[in-house]
Amino acid sequence: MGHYVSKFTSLFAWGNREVRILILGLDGAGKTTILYRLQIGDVVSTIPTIGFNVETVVYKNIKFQVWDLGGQTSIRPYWRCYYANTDAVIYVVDSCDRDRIGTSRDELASMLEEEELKEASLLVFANKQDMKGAMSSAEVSEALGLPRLKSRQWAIYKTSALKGEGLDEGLDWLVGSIQ
Ligand SMILES: Nc1nc2c(ncn2[C@@H]2O[C@H](COP(=O)(O)OP(=O)(O)OP(=O)(O)O)[C@@H](O)[C@H]2O)c(=O)[nH]1
Ligand SMILES: [Mg+2]
Repeated sequence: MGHYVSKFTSLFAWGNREVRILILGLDGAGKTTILYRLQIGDVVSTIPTIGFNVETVVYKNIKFQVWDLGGQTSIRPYWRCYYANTDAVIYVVDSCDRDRIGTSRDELASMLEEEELKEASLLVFANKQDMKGAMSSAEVSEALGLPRLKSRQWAIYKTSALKGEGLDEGLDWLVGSIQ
């Protein structure tokens, strides 16, 4: 019974509309690895993304159209071309990259200032938790300034795209936040 109720609820809420998600973050954070981990449930070997990848991911009866944009410095100015009609942003951080956490914070801050993303939920993945010396989610959260965000639904989850850990928990939060 519960199954039918939840199926009905998601159909009712979303009809055939796809939920539009952007995966953003600095180069090498693990965005493409996360996209394919979500889509095919496995680790793929990646090369730096020049441009974007887009895939449909079905999770709990909801269809997500997931855009994974390249994170290199020269490509970041193009992120804004994809902001319109975005329901949520998944912002990925390499939790071992202490040197660039400030750059990551600045990119996040300028993205969140954009009018087109005013209503978008923010899910942060503190990725690469399988590596020694990874920052905790509290450290990443503080370094990104998440606790000081105003009028924004946000959450942070520890993940390892390599091991497939933490991603479903994050998506569960996302589903709740956009419904
Ligand atoms: N140890 C570890 N490595 C990871 C994890 N996630 C991704 N990686 C590795 O990090 C490297 C970069 O991953 P990508 O997914 O290509 O990074 P990206 O964010 O898409 O980078 P750009 O496309 O350049 O923006 C690859 O070697 C991945 O295998 C993780 O959770 N743990
Ligand atoms: Mg990539």
